[in-house]
Amino acid sequence: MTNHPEIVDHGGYAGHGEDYLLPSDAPVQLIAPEGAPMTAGDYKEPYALPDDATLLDGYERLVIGRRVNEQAGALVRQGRMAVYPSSYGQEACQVASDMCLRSSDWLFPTYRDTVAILGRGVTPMEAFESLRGDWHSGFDPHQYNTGLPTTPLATQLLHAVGVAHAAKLRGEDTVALALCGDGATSEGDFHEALNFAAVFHVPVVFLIQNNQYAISVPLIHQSVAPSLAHKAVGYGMPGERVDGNDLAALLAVLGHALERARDGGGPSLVEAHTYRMEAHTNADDATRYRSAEEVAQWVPKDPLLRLQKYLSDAGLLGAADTERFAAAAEVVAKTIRDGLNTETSPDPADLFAYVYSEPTPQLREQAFMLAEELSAGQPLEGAQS
Ligand SMILES: Cc1ncc(C[n+]2csc(CCOP(=O)(O)OP(=O)(O)O)c2C)c(N)n1
Repeated sequence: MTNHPEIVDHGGYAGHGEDYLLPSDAPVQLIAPEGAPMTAGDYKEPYALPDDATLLDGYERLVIGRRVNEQAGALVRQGRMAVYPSSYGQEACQVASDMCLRSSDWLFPTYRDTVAILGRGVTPMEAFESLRGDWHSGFDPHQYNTGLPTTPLATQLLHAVGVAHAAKLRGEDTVALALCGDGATSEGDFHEALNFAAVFHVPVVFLIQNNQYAISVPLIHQSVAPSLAHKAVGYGMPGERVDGNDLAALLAVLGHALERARDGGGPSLVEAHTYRMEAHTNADDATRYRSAEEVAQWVPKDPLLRLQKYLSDAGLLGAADTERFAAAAEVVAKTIRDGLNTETSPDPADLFAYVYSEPTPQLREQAFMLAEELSAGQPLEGAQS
């Protein structure tokens, strides 16, 4: 029993019993890697295949997402962008996140979730500005109800809990969806976010995109839990696991978790099984810690090809659709290309301008030193000649 109005005694999780917190015995799959619809699996919820129009919409988003990854990779190689954490092969998790959220909900992405950020309506150049290194964030989170892509691992989970908690206190039906990687589950912030969310019954869903690696650290060196979804049980929230390369399954599982949160059912944790097909970023050499054979095993599980096969076999994807989606993707790619091929001349003083509303003495001193060096025409310390 509790006197705190926000703390709910679920009495065995709202009458479901403890098993309700456990994930399904296997990751939820509604479309097999070869593109065939699956017969009903023995999952903890009756997950259903989304309707045709939803899947076609999802497919178009996957085509655009893939093109964004390809274009960004090319621009990084051309030196037009400082860094790009590719989500090639993982796009379905981000596309499903966008499709399951309302515009009034909040998304809290990581550095690898550019595709999801674009899907929230952020313009390509706003999304790519910070990756190019010429502006601090690129977009206003409040304009798109989308947090900035966070590089400090797992911090965004706490931001999501805070926003969702505030919405609950205001009596709004807003929910928050927070994305993170498998590596981020080892952070203290992950624990704090899930614990607070469960105790205060906050309308938030945590989606772990388990792409098997935290840079060079494989999952087996990260956690020996039965699955990352099982971690939910310890916090007292339901966990679920899903094939992260099956857009249909992601839509069903995430949709269910978000609607439960919206209906006052509290937080939950979803683990999506996927794979990081490319290096961690362009600064990483993935061949140093994983074999080509391992990567090759994931090629046939590609989320885009899987849905393409399903839709084609069902007679839902015609040549005109394919052409239209490719053209839409090309428009986005061209916008990114044109934007990043335009020279900018960022003011070096901006480095210090937006850190604190009142700059600290140290920042003031550093800004002064930089200004002096620049006005004397000296190369910056550490700059290559
Ligand atoms: C708090 C913190 N510690 C360490 C790092 C360095 N770091 C950047 S990415 C990364 C791996 C993260 O892996 P994961 O959470 O699985 O996400 P992925 O990159 O695979 O999407 C690490 C350790 C960081 N950014 N923040």
